[in-house]
Amino acid sequence: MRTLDENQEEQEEEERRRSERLKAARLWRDAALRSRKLRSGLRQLTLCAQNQQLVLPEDISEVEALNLGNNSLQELPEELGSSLNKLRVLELRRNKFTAAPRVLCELGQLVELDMSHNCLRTLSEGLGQLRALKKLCVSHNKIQSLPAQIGALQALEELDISFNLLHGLPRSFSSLTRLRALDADHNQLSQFPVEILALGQLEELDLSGNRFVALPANIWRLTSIKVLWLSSLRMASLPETFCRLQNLESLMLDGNRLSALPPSFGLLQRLKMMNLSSNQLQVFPQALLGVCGLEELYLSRNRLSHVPEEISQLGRLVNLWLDNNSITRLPDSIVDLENLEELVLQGNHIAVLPDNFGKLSRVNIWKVKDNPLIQPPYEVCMKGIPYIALYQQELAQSQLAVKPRLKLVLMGRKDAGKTLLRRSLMGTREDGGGNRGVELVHWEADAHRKLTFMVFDLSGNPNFDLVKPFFLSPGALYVLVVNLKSYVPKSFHDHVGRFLRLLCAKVPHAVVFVVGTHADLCGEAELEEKTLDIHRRIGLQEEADVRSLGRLAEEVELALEQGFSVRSSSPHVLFYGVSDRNLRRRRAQLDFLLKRRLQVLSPVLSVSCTGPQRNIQKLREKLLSVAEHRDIFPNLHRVLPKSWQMLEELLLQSSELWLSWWSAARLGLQAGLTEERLQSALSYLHESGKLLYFEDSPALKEHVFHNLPRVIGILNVFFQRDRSMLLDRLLSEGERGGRGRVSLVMQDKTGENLEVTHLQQHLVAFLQHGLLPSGVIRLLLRPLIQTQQDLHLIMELLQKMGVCYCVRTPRSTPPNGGAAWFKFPSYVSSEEPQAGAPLLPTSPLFSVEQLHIQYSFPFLFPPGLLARFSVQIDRHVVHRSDSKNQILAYRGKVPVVVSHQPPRAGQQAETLSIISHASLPNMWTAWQAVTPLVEELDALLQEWPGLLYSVQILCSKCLRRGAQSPHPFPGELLSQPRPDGLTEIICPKNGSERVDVALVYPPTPTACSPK
Ligand SMILES: Nc1nc2c(ncn2[C@@H]2O[C@H](COP(=O)(O)OP(=O)(O)O)[C@@H](O)[C@H]2O)c(=O)[nH]1
Ligand SMILES: [Mg+2]
Repeated sequence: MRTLDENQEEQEEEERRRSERLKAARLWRDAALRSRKLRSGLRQLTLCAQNQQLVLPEDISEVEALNLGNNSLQELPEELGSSLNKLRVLELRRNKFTAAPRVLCELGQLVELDMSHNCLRTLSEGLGQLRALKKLCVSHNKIQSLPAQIGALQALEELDISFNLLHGLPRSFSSLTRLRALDADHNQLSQFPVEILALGQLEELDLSGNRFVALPANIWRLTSIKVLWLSSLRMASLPETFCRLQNLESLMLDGNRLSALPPSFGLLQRLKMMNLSSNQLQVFPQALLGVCGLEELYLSRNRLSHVPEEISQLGRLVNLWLDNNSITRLPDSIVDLENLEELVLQGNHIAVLPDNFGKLSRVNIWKVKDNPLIQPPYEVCMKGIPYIALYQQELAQSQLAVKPRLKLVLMGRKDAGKTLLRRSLMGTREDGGGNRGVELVHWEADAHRKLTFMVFDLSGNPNFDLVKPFFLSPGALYVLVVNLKSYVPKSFHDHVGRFLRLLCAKVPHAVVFVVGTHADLCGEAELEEKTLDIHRRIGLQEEADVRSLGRLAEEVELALEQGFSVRSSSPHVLFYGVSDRNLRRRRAQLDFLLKRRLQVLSPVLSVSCTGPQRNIQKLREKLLSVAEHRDIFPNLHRVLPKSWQMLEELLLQSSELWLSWWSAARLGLQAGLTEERLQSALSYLHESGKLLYFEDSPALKEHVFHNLPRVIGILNVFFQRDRSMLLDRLLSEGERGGRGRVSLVMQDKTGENLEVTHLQQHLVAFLQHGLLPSGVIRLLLRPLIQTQQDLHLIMELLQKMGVCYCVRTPRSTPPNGGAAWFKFPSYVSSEEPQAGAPLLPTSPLFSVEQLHIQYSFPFLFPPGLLARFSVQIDRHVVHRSDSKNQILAYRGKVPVVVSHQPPRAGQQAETLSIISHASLPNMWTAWQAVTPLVEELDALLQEWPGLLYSVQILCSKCLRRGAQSPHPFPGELLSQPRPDGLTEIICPKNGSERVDVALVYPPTPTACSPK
């Protein structure tokens, strides 16, 4: 599976935004019109109430537009009616009116009235006296019925009664003959209100989210209708007469139960936008193909398996959304839709894209993940249309090649038997075992079938936790190795469970084999018992995880149903204040996690690798058959240009540590690739994990790290964490190398001789604090690196990977990195911060408030996350002091703390916190300190598409009181603007304490995190 290059959860959102664009456009237009109107001469006044009391200025008789919105008003002063003779526009939105104020009746010249977002239960009869009213908005109230008097508003052109509790409309409604726009969506209408049919001027109508499930046959009477919203109504069909609405331009039918359109739908020749998402279409509606002017077509989340060739008749299409259907192939003619700008295909069963994709050069929104793509391979498709075009050109010029090398990854605890299993599978003899770190070997598994694996043998040593996730990539086949002799049911988590969770978090939907070794040391009964136990517990863990995810998804669903206004009414409510948008993102993420589970192949196979081997041949055959299984594992069937595959083979033969662009270009030529075609080949090889090539890094883009075994060898030197091995490397290399260790080290600008004891001290410092000077690194890495440039490039690479950072010395930066120091944060072992580190208040200081953002990880804390984060934040902080689970530093003059809370017995989830503090008036400084770190962490967490985590903002009042479990406000608020008018929030923990809004919401919303 798939990285999160694109955010799936964004998609639903984007689609919704898009379909709301019309509405937004209307709002903008209104706002613009209003301000123009106001500017063009209306005298306007905005008043703010104090303690819900309105104080009127002396002379307001000339005022023509009065804005009293956002004031918590419950009534209006009586004298208003007599003093506002010229009032035309009255804005009363977001107050607390329970009924329309009586004085309104006296404002007979009123043209526009906005009473949305109040607590109205009815509209008073007196309202009928507003004879001049052209525009009335009473949306978001609790109105159960409209008075008959509404029919008296003869001038009315726009009416918004959406988001109320209306069950029907009064008969008099049909006399509103001037009405052009009616929003009656999100009410309780149980039948299509026939009163509307009399409104011959109506151009825009929204009836979404009501309770009726069918349209009347005489719907055709709405002859002027241009924009029609009928979303979320559960309609199963449209009447044939619908096709007579020939002025229709935009039609929203998403969220219904349509399985077909009426046959004469093609009569709707003015239709430009059509939303049919979330319906039950199994067949592409043929009738749509006649609507030649269509520009936007949304068919997401239906059951389509086929798109007709005739789609090219819709030559004006700009947006085409077909995601989350069951489409197996696209028609070749789709590339003729040359006006397309958005093509969304994700979540289908597409394996091959039609040729000539380059013709779709205008497409700028392109989503294809969650398809079993083999041609072009997934890695190419993800990079966008230009890369697909290059691939297809390459394919046209060069022959086809199939069966590239496949990644096979062995994982499991130390001493599980991975290495011996690898050797047994490959039929190579044991050449001394031991702990060598990660190993990469190529295995020609079946020459006849042209099956070659790149086998990654991931060390079980916990020191490699930081490094291992780099090797867990989509498109690999995974083998989880378990030592059956030492396995006991109690140790399931340690032997099996945690590896599955790790894999699922990094590569959701990966294919895994579980193999038990040491079968020779177990009795038959024991074998059966243990393999069954593993099998059973895998099922149980999966069930439990799915259950908790399901529960979370339910909570989100409930919160969404509640609606934003209920959610923001009280901090006691779950997801307090979280926007619909953020909740939908959360739901999409949870849906993704629920859908993309690991594919664990059963049964657990038991093998023995020593003595008379058992089941090794069987395992070999199973691996091959799974690898070749097109449905489980499409990767082997992807089609590559022969030139790309040749380049891969040529690169493999070269033993250098890295290649310059020019050397790579020479090999490219041998493979038949001109220089300008090299880039796409390299980029494909990088994406599929065959080499490292960072086309977007200024420091590295001129170099190709094609020799993965050597790069891995270098990582092994750093992560073995074995003092005597390191010392051996230093000394033996020093002695073996002609120039000797001392002279080499003397090249350091200090000019000081470094004796063995010095080197030892360096190693001690390295093992404790993760610090090494580049001179010693150079010694350590010999003979893997040879030149100063090797060293320089490797250090750039390690920094790019986030394994270490270069320590900036405040006084001098050494020329060409000669005596630079590097810090490897995963080595920091001391539990105590160094002296002089910034301290957070532990006692309740009276003036300082703490800002505490906490990330919690209920299933799995990504291994190496703290160390990687520690590298990423270095450019944001100064004066840092690191200990094993904590980083204390400053952002400018403001202290920040990053703190990891390892698992504790009885505690629910492992957490990582970002903390700062400031006095309340200066709270923005603390936010400024924390925000970039939050954004760095969000970026890192994107590498874990299957990870479950949540973010909380801990209540600063609770923190100040030293509460054991401070109240958590939802972290989603970080990406939301502070609500208008909100100054304090009550902390639910003790019911009375008020938390200043500045302690919960940042001054400006942070960039939206992906989850
Ligand atoms: N008896 C027996 N010993 C095994 C088997 N597989 C591995 N070993 C031994 O178990 C130890 C650890 O194996 P190794 O492959 O190095 O484990 P790794 O840490 O997972 O790579 C070595 O001493 C192996 O010889 C097996 O199937 N049967
Ligand atoms: Mg091993």
